[in-house]
Amino acid sequence: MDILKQISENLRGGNDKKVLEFTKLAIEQKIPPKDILDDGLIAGMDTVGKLFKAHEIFLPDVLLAAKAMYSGMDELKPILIREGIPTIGKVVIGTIQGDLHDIGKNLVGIMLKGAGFEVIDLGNDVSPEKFVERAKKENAKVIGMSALLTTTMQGMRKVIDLLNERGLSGEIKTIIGGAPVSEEFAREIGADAYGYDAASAVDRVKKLTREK
Ligand code: B1M
Repeated sequence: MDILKQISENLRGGNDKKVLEFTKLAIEQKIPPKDILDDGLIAGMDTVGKLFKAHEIFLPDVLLAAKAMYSGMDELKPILIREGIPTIGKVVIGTIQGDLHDIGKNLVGIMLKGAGFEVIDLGNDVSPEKFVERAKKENAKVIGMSALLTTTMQGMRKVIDLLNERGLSGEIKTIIGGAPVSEEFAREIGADAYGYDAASAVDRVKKLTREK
């Protein structure tokens, strides 16, 4: 079985030690980090999502898979960041209130750092006030919000409304992302941009910071 398949299958099985071992091997064999991420780690997590939805695996299995995902991501992180250039602007990121999913948000943070942004990561379950107050305090150019649940995605609108209420929407731009949100939803709630994945989030944030 090829290495990337080994990574995705072991991630699906929640075997963090094997995921780490094969991620290291893939790096040693000079497989491009983006391929290790997309075709190994993310591919494995996609399968986990499908099996969970079909009730073929359960929450503890998903938690183990998330742990395995982090064991691979931690190994890849320095490589993804390595080509970073000095900071080109500050971005405050976080997962929206009520939502504990942070794998995608962390990936976006890693890629933004790699692109030279200073990233202030507020973690998960972040309230609208916390997003806005921290961005203002840090003089951040962009707030990046992630949501993985259809029940929490509406919280993104609250952040944008709060920015408007405080007269900050010209100064601080917003980008949203995560599986249940879309370009259309971004338009609907007045977000400045939508990122389909971590790489497109970086392109969009670059564009937003150039626009200022
Ligand atoms: Co949860 N979960 N989960 N879960 N979980 C989903 C999201 C779900 C789709 C699974 C399913 O049913 N198929 C479903 C949501 C259904 C819905 O809302 N329609 C679900 C559910 C229901 C739940 C619970 C409610 C389960 C329960 O308790 N009964 C619960 C909620 C807890 C809470 O948040 N309050 C829950 C819990 C968990 C775990 C804690 C066990 C774990 C999270 C661990 C962690 O994050 N530390 C977990 C996981 C791992 C998943 C799945 C399997 C994988 C998510 C993931 O990490 N994907 C997920 C199914 C799935 O998505 N396939 C599922 C990999 C990651 C790299 O992708 O996060 O999409 P993603 O990020 C992408 C893009 O979306 C984008 O870039 C990333 C890289 O490409 N992106 C951005 C993300 N944020 C961005 C921000 C940007 C730009 C792009 O700009 C700022």
